[in-house]
Amino acid sequence: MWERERWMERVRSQMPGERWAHTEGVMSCSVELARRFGADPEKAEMAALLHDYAKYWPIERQRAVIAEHGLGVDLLDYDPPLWHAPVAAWVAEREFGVTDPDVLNAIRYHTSGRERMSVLEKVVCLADYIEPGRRFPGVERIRELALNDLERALVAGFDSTISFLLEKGGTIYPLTVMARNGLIREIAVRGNQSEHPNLGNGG
Ligand code: DGI
Ligand code: FE
Ligand code: FE
Repeated sequence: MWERERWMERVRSQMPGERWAHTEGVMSCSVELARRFGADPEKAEMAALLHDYAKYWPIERQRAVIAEHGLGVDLLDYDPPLWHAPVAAWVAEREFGVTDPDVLNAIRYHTSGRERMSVLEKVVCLADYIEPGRRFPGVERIRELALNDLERALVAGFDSTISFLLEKGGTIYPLTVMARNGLIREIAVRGNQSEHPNLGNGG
């Protein structure tokens, strides 16, 4: 079902060269992070390939897909740069025939994040921040954290987005705040478990 080379051509035709280079960067970075943190590398690569599929669709077309198919209409009250993610998940399912819910969710939540993200969702979201072509203040620190701490690296990623949005006086989509809070709680629980190994899962 996954015709890698043909799918790559289809995705490439949807976007300018620099966005395709970004997509390839997210693919290789997602595979690497999946191996490091225990997600399925093939699913990570597939989600990464499709994650920005709808990025260059006219904004009204993105809005129409979200409205017509009920893909979280609350999104339409927030910034249009959030919209391409659920639209890409919809295309992945309808036009590419992707059925794996974890792959679809990794695409759907790659921009906003959400509470209780799966490892695959975290991997793709983080790869989107740190693929080799990305340059923004703080990216080096996120890359360093990504060497051994998936959750802390992703918190740093969301922090940079939230700071950027605060700086420009914009709105923040609630799921992004909930994603960050959720990761901080996960990190705290992890810390408590290692301080009390008898209560942990033995790991
Ligand atoms: O599509 P990419 O450029 O590769 O990256 P992305 O899908 O993470 O899009 C990020 C853009 O979305 C970034 O410029 C910030 C913008 N954005 C606007 N409002 C929000 C938001 N991002 C998040 N996470 N939450 C928001 O509320
Ligand atoms: Fe994106
Ligand atoms: Fe992206």
